[in-house]
Amino acid sequence: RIVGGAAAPDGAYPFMAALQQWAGNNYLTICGGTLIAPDEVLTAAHCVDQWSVGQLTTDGQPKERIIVGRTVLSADGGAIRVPGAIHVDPAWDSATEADDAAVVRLDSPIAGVDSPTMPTSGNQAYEQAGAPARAIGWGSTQAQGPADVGGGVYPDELQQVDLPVVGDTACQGVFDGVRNPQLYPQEMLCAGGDGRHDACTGDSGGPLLTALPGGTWELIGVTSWGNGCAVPGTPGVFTRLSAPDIHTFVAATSGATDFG
Ligand code: 4AZ
Repeated sequence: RIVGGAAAPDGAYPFMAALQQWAGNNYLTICGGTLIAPDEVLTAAHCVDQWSVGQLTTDGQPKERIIVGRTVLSADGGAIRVPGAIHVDPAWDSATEADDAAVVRLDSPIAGVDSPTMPTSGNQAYEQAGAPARAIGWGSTQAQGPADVGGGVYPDELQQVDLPVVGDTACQGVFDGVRNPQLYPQEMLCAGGDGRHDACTGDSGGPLLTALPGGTWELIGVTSWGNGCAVPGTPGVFTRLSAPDIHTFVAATSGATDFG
């Protein structure tokens, strides 16, 4: 989940989606997502590449489901859907996490939700070093070192955290030798790195948002990966939605028209 954040006010992010998998006697939230059109959720490829449509567990539950518009996971509220189609970005590379984007079509639309706008192709207006951005999610709230995979502490309430954008050159320097660094300026966007605030395990697929004047949001990134959580000097890495190939994939598969 989010490290160093605060509980999100109820109703502040009506487009926020929880991606859940049946775990035998309850649903576990494995990732976040964003409702970008009434029946389309944008998430990370690595969240849903194993999903398929119409799968039931032996006890008759949908294997996967998506809740949109709920703040407290254990409370009622929001709309529950199952996947109707899954589109993983064909350029996604599971080794480098380049193009970590997927669009899940819901089995039926959700009306009346104000979705964030997305950048037009190549428009990095909100991606300059130091620009404000916000990540939200139900991922682990615990800082962890690069080697501490698994575990974590998972909150019931949606968390929000402000993570300033990190410039491409600086971020590339941080990750040199960790993962294919040439890819960052094109397909990845970095934010955070102060050692106290970060996205973490379980926040993947969720939005990186810029607040626009007038109280609306622009969706600039999808939470993708990192090297630990809240490690000083190590930003979180997000799929860059303004990247032309990613933009084209999202626009073509989702039919979303809200590009501002
Ligand atoms: C994850 O595995 C994850 N600190 C997401 C973001 C970060 C690390 C891990 C960034 O979902």
